[in-house]
Amino acid sequence: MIDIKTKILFDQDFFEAPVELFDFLVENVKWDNSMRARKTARFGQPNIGSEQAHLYEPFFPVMEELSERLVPVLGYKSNNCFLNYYENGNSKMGWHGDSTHFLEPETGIAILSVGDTRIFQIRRKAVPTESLNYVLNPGSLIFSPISIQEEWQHAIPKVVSDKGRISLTFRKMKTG
Ligand SMILES: O=C(O)CCC(=O)C(=O)O
Repeated sequence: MIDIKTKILFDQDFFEAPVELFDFLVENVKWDNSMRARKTARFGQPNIGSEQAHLYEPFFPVMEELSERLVPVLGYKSNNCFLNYYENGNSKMGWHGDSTHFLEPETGIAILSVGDTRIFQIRRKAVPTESLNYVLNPGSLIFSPISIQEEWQHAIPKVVSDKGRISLTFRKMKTG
């Protein structure tokens, strides 16, 4: 049995997340609007063999900076950043586990938040009533290691808000 609290790393004040950064990303990222529930964008190293490799752009300087700041915490440098833009409280992400076979072993998914606050919910697949909520303020970091993905799912539920949030989700993809 996994003790989820000791596996997840959560820092509510990991970095300065000024409104300007949120506004900059809203304005300057070429958002993929193909999903109804949220907008997305891909940066850095694609999955090996990805048919969508052409959609990946180089890191913006701010992504480079943030991935460097994560190194002392994570012990590795991320080479991939997937952005989710939740335009308002109706925008959400349903329950899911992240696919991890493209990730370097002993890594995980580090999520940085800018913009409005949202809740990160996590639940055990086998016992869905066993759940926890983390409040993702702007500037927060939540890190889930690969080792919890099989047993646990997570979600970003709808909230009542007309403000948006962007998550910058950092990964270290295998390169060969
Ligand atoms: O926006 C978030 O914080 C959640 C991101 C997420 O669940 C994911 O990338 O799998």
